[in-house]
Amino acid sequence: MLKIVFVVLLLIPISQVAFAEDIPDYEKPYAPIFFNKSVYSWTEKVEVTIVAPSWNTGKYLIDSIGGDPEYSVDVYTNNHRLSEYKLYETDPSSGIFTGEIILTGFLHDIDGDGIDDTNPRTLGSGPNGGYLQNDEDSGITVSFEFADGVILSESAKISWNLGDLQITEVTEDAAKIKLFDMDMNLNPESVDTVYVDVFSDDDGAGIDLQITETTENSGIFEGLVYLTKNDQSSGNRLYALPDSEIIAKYSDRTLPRPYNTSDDLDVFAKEVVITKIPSTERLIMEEVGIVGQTGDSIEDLVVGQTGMIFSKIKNRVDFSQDFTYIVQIKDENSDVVLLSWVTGQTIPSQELGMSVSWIPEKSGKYLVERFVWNSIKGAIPLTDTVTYEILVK
Ligand SMILES: [Ca+2]
Ligand SMILES: [Ca+2]
Ligand SMILES: [Ca+2]
Ligand SMILES: [Ca+2]
Repeated sequence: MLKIVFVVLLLIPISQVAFAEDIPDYEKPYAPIFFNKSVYSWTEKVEVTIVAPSWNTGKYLIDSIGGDPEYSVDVYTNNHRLSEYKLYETDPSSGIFTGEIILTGFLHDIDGDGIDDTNPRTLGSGPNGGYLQNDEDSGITVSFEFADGVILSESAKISWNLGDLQITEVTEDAAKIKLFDMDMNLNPESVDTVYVDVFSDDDGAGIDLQITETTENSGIFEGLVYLTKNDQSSGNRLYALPDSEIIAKYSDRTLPRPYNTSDDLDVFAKEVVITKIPSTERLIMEEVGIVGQTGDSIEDLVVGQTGMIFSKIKNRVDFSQDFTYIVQIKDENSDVVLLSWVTGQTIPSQELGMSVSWIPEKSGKYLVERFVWNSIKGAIPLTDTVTYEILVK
């Protein structure tokens, strides 16, 4: 018993003497720990900085901290730990120590193909190249035994993010698809890729578009989809006509709370394909007139006689155009006596004769208005409106 007490009493003074110049002031532990972010995604790179001027023992050499079991820097998540992780001084006299750890997440299938896409592992001794597993919705802690029994620590959160999908820079030839989801930055030291579905009003099946991370650690993914008015969708080419909508879909399987790891959520973006050609210049309406049932042109109609309100519609653009030919007839009191339409489609350069029949019930002066729209619902005019008067006897 006496002997044990003696040994302990003897050891403490020796260790204090031995490290008197190397270790900092017991009474004033100053070693703030900083992370480069307050919240990380599950596979991000974590930069740690510890400001510990009193550990700058050699003014002309790069010191390190953390590698000593007595004064260890530990980096850990709920169930995984990197012990004695060394941080190095940023320059010979800074007293600032830094290191990097790459989070490696946990086993998870991020694209729904039934195969896990991560490689969780914990290894490394610093200052860089350390790997650390983590659990869903957890945190990372760095602790530093600054002096005997004086342990300083700091934590940052780890959580998933809801992806944000955008379609930008839309022309009739191409559109840019952009995804913001740091969770898909599976390797912070190389460029990752993600697949998104892109489809259009004119092609509901669409394409699978691979988009690429803008830098190795951005968590921002971009790709171009080329739009075609004449060809089938294939590769990164999508069949989409002007004025129609293109839709991008990303299935996010890395969702923040309150979602679970087994949940997935489809995130959409939509944009209308805009063309350089003004809509009213796409088709031409010409040779307007009224023809009888025999096909002859009629100057004046007679009550009870069938007249066909006839127009020729010509396509002057380089893509197929759906259209609706609308005829509205008003009497002298501006009351609508006829509203009728027919739909059609013209391929490039094609000319189509369109007609709507009318049997006037009363004599008088009538105003015939003709419109060509892309559809009744869309209501985008494809020609100028043509109006003229007709006399019914
Ligand atoms: Ca130094
Ligand atoms: Ca997978
Ligand atoms: Ca990456
Ligand atoms: Ca996500």
